[in-house]
Amino acid sequence: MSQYKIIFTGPVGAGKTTAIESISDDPPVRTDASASDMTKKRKSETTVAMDYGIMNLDDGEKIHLYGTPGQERFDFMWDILTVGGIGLILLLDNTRADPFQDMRFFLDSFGQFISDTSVAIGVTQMDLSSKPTINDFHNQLEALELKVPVFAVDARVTNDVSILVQSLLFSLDPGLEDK
Ligand SMILES: Nc1nc2c(ncn2[C@@H]2O[C@H](COP(=O)(O)OP(=O)(O)OP(=O)(O)O)[C@@H](O)[C@H]2O)c(=O)[nH]1
Ligand SMILES: [Mg+2]
Repeated sequence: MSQYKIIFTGPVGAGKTTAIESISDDPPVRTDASASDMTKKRKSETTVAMDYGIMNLDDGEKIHLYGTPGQERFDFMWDILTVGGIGLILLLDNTRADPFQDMRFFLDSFGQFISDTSVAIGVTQMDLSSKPTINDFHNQLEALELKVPVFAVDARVTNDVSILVQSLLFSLDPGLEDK
């Protein structure tokens, strides 16, 4: 039986904890603490160490899911959590001030890991803010000379997150079956 590890990252509130909760087959482990310093009204908790969940694939393979904290003051966890990982899911919150800047920042912060493995991007909160569009993200990535899959994702919707994870797995190993 093969075991794989993928990592979810992205800015505060992008939906990393929610996404792992949506697709984990076992109850996920989360390390959220109340975030009194957070300006965002939508949520009162933030991840301080990591999220952990697991997906059991049809053929007995297991995908371990790790979520990073979004806050940069916990960025020491980012390198720790990528060890042994096979790919990165980058979630971006389309309601933030500059989603392209967030994208560049995280692609750069995880640059070494991405060049060793693979990345797929999910843009959340598109129901609240429809711009930039997925096409705009494609154009940005093209300008950066990067070929990365990008999907509109609602982190609360299992199927959305599942498609994103499958696109990452498929880009790594076309033999990995879906759930
Ligand atoms: N309207 C809307 N809400 C969403 C969507 N995706 C996620 N959310 C909500 O956005 C919030 C995301 O919160 P978390 O999952 O804690 O975000 P996080 O990325 O883990 O944040 P940190 O741990 O603080 O870095 C939750 O309240 C979700 O229900 C979406 O596509 N649309
Ligand atoms: Mg979180």
